[in-house]
Amino acid sequence: MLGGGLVIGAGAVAWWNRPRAAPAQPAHRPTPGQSRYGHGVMPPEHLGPLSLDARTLPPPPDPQAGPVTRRYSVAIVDQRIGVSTDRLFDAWTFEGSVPGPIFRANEGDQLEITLHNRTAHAHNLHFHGRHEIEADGWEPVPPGGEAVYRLTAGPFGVHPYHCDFTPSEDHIANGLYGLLIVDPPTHRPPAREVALVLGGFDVDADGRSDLFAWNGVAGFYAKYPIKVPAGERVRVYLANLVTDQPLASFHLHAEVFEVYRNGTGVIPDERTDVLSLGPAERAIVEFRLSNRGRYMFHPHQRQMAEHGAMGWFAAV
Ligand SMILES: [Cu+2]
Repeated sequence: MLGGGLVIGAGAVAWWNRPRAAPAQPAHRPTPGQSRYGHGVMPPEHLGPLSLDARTLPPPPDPQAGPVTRRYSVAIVDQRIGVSTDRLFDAWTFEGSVPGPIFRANEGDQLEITLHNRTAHAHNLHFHGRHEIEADGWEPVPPGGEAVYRLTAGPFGVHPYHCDFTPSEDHIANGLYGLLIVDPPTHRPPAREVALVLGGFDVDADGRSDLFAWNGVAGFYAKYPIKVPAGERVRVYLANLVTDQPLASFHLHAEVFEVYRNGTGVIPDERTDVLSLGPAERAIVEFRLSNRGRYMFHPHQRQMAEHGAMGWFAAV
């Protein structure tokens, strides 16, 4: 996050976090506590405003001209993670977190990623976008095994990666996903950059997602708004990794944004305030929040917004 989340008044419970069972009010005078988004899903208590910085803030673009080789070592590990105040989830993770690390390269760079499977299940690593078929990553990497994937990064855009071992929906839903950002030859203009990856968690093992989270923690950006400077360009790398819903969306309140579908172009495809994404779809969206204050964002699917995926940008 940019300089940390907004501080909420000491001891006070922000209105959007109050339980819905607030004292009854006449229907024609709704109080903020009765907001339909007052879902009450909050992040684990031990997380602070900076706890998700590694997932919220992408690494900066590398100005280096000419292709370079970027080498990474990535371990798949089982990890119990806190996904909300009161829910733990036994996740399958890249490097211990959901989503996994954000990779970033310039178009044409070589990526050499060594995957270590430190679990008792077979997994693998599959990237979206264009790459050599030998690096497609559908073959299983057995427990204790490793594999090296050599890809030429491209096309420029934002591409999810995930475990693709069958049934891949289950491996994704258990936490094995992340983002690859590929910058165009002429880099995009400077902006405050944010990554928002939407996922679902089946915390009661009934086969359906019960909690929804941007960057792996339900309610995090409701408690800790993403701070951005008022009037400056904000660029969000968005991806939908919810596997058991036909569609999810990103809706921003009080402002519209420009959409670059898949991030594969430099001319906006549309200007809107709601963008729908099917499973594994992604986009870059850009906007400026001219007036200081809080701008809500959430999927326009109510069960997602009310179960962890509502958040705020705070223009400061
Ligand atoms: Cu897997």
